[in-house]
Amino acid sequence: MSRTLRLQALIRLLRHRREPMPGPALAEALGISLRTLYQEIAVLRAVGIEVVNQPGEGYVLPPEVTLPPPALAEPEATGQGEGVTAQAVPAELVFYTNPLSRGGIVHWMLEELGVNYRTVMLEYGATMKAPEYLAINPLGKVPAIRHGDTVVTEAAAICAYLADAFPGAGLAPPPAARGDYYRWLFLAAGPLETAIALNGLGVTPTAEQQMRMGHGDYWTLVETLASAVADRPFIAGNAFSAADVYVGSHIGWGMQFGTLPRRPEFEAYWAGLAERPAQRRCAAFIEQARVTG
Ligand SMILES: N[C@@H](CCC(=O)N[C@@H](CS)C(=O)NCC(=O)O)C(=O)O
Repeated sequence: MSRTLRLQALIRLLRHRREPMPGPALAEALGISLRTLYQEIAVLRAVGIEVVNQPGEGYVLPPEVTLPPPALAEPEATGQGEGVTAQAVPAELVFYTNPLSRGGIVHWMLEELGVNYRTVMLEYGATMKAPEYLAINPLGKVPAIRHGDTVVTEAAAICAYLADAFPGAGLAPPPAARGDYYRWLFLAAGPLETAIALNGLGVTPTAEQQMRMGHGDYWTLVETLASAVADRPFIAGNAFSAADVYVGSHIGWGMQFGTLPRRPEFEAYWAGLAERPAQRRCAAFIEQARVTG
C-alpha cells in the first residue's frame, strides 16, 4: 500500500469514531508496525491534521477536521502522455459481511455487478464488535462496504450506492425514471422492515398507534407490496434493478422464514429472480455456510 493510501486509511479509521482508538489496534487495522504508525501520525500533524493522542486511551480526530486536504488527495489520472496511456487505479471495494446475515443482499448485488471486491468475514459478537470494524460501522452490524474513501452501511443504501457507482451494469433506472425505484427501495428498508419485525414479535399496534408509526398496518403493507409485483418480473420499470435485489431479497427470505405470507404474487416474482445466475451463486454460498456452520 502506498503512503498516500495508508494515510487515507488512517484518517478513515479515525474519522468514523468518537472514541479514541488505541495505537496497537490502529496499527493492526492498517497492517503496519507501531513505529510506522507513529511516523504516519507525525506526517499527518506536519500537514496540519491534529491527531490527538489521549494518553492511555488512544488516538482521536477532532470532529471539526474535514479531510483529506489536497496534500493527501489521490493523484489524478494523467490521461495520455508521451504516447503512454496512464490507467486510473480503481478504488478498492471491500465488503464486510457474515454469510448468515443481510450481507446476502449486498453479496447478490455485487455478483450482479460483476465487479472485483474483497470480502471481510466478521463473526457475530466478536470481530463485528471489535474497534477495527466499529470504525466502519459504529452499530457493529453487517453489511457495510468501503469503496475507496467512501463507507456505506445499510443494505438498501449500499445497493443504491453500488448501482450508481457502477453505472455500466445498468442496475439503476435513469434519474427521471426513478419514482418506483426509490419508492419501493425506501418502503422495504423502512416501513416493511419495521412491520415484519413487529409482526414477528407478535406485536400488533392499535389503530391509533398505526397512525403515528410509519409502517401502518402489516397486512395493508403486504397487500401493497403484492400489488406492486403482481404480473411483473421487476418492481421498478421494465428492467432488473437494485430495487429488485433489495425488495426481492425481503420477499424471498420473508417467504422462506415465514415472515411474509406465500402469496402467489410473491411466489411468481421471486421465482423469476431466484433463477438469475448471481442469485443462484449467492444461495449456494449461504447454503454451504449453513451446512458447515
Ligand atoms: N438496517 C441494517 C440492519 C443490519 C443488521 O441488523 N444486521 C444484522 C445481521 S442481519 C447484524 O449485523 N446483527 C449483529 C448485531 O446486531 O450484533 C441493514 O439493513 O443493513
